[in-house]
Amino acid sequence: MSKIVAFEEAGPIGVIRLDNPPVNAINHAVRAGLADAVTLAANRPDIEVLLITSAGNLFSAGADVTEFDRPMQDPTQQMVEDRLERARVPVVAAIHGMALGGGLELAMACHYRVAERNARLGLPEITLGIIPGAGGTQRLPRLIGARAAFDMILSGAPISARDAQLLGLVDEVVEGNLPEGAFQFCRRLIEDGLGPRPTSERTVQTHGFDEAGIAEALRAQSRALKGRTTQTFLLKAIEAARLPFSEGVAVESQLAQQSLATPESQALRHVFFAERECGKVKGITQPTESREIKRVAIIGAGTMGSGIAIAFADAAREVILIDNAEAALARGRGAIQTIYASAIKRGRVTQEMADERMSRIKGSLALADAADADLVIEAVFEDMDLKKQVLSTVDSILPPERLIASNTSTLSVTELGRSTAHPDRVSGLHFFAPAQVTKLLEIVRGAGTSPEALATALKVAKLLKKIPVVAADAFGFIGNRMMLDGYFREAELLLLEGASPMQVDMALEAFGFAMGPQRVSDLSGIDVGTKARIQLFQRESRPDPYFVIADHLTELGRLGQKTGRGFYRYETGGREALPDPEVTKLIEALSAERAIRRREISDQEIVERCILALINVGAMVLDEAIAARASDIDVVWTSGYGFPRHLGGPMFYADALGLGRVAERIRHYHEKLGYYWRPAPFIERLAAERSSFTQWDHRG
Ligand code: 3H9
Repeated sequence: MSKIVAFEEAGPIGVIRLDNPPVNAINHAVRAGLADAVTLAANRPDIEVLLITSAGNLFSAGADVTEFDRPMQDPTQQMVEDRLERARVPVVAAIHGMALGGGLELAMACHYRVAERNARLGLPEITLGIIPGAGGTQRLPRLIGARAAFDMILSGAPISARDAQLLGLVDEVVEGNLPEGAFQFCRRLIEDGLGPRPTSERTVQTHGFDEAGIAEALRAQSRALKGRTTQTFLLKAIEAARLPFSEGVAVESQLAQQSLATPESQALRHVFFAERECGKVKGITQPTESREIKRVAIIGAGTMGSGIAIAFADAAREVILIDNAEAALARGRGAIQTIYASAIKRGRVTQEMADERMSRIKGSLALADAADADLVIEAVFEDMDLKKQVLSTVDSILPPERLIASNTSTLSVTELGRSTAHPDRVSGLHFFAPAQVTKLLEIVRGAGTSPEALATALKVAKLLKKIPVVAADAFGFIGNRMMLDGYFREAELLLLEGASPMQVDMALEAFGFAMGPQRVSDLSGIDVGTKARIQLFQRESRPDPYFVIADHLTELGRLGQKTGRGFYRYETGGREALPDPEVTKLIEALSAERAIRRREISDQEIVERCILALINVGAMVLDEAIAARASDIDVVWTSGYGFPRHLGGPMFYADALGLGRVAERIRHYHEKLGYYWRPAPFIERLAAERSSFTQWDHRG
């Protein structure tokens, strides 16, 4: 008997216990252990019920994703499930924490399911670009109906134990202690003489799983599924649930294999692991070196400050929001109330929860009130002198072991740190608007930042349920550097060469970006970029044309949606981007000044140039050690900048194109367009070695 699957007898109840930390992933050893345990139980005539439980925080996170690129070794999960279903005694799954993917499929192959009240159950395979492949698409429709099963697998989102019970997926929700409740359930089965109840023998209820129902389900997920293909495999698999079970699982198996082989699945699995890797930093171990964060002071009650305050209040931390003007503080408070009101309206929180969270945020006009915080985050205006002044004052009042962070998006964290007497405790925490929502948190390590401060910053990310990526201190860090020197800059050049803002945006949205570059600029404020460039030019230079259009728009007061005019115009109060002939005239004049010949540009050229420019600067960012891994860059772009996740992020996408071809196209544009297209030597090197960013990441 393997250690990770134990079997013991508790009177007439045979208990099989999975113990494969950290998440009870079902790998070959677990499958083999389960098969052995079932054999053992079959040979014990005294056993009247089998109970499957797990150790640790959750029942199971599903099949071990690290095994997916290898052929599955026997026993397969289907074989194990088949044996469980055919057991002579009833089999019960006791679910705590989470039952996801293969974990839930295993539970569905049991005859009964009991779940702890807080448990969540789901089939999230679609988020990895695959369909459930261990009977999930066949058993779930038999338990809850084809339409509900399609909805649930299509969304990938787990549901609560209560909802699962209402749907018929769970037989009993245990309010108190799960092992006790599960044992009682088993004893009741024995008393009532209830035997095995194979899910595969049930018939499928197909009400609502018709053309209209399917279209409705797909429409509900259309945003998440933009550009995706997994849903077509899923649809076929659920349709096959109408067949006899053995035929249905055979169809599912084939479709699951096909989905696994798609580039989409490879990309999504890459992002899954990249997001877990990026929190690991060489030489930094947690949690020993980090500080406990109970109270946070945030300086600056603007959009960022208020959003950051909400993020901490949501994480049950005490927040003091400080601003030097009563009006600014009132605006911040108003913004926080509006955000919570909308969260209540959308059913994300209850009024009670919102009230409790809001009560954790206190306002203050005195910087001195930051003195008893464990962490102080400055989120004032993006201006070096102002930030230095705030940081040095904070430094003088805060005990030296407490931490200070700057929410700068472009300024030098090293220089900011030097404005204090303790640069070791200063790091950058670059939040992305809306700070209470966006998953990405860029953590900037200044030259003076101590390992302890960095460890604490990583812990802050975990606390806020954000994905941390550590960046070295250089202009724009990882994301904004690639955006400004690569992606957005090229988008502007395309405008000067003849494309319209609408054409550029639509081409990149069709590629998969959530929003095109000009619409993003209008939304976030064109002046934000202009101010960042003023700071940049104090440190570095960039040859013309470099954001000449955006900077002219700022000069004209066309700051984007907030002024009703930017790259586009907006009707009063509206958000729809409308083309503006004035902008066309401005762009034409700027092209003429530079003697740029305007021409028809294809969508394909727009996408190629914007994405290759992004990749090229990404390679420089890696070469300059601003990012530690190519996969960190992919995380930055997929979780913070709307790069399509199913393409894996810019560096993974470059690998998929082949670095030889990428290098060749960059050279081509360098010859045509000059300076900004000088090929990153790193790409040339990897291409010459026929290597890839992924291989480089995995070098020894
Ligand atoms: C499936 O089941 C296919 C079947 O239909 C077909 C079978 C034939 N495998 O996220 P965390 C690792 S597909 C391998 O930081 P949390 C993770 O890499 C699967 N490893 O913890 C990390 O490793 P490390 C469907 C896995 O508490 C560590 O566990 N299931 C797996 O923030 C901790 O993870 C899913 O898609 C896995 N399945 O979140 C669920 N899962 O320490 C995927 C995790 O080395 N998992 N690891 O960096 C999750 O969503 C989250 O991990 C979970 C916990 C919510 C469970």
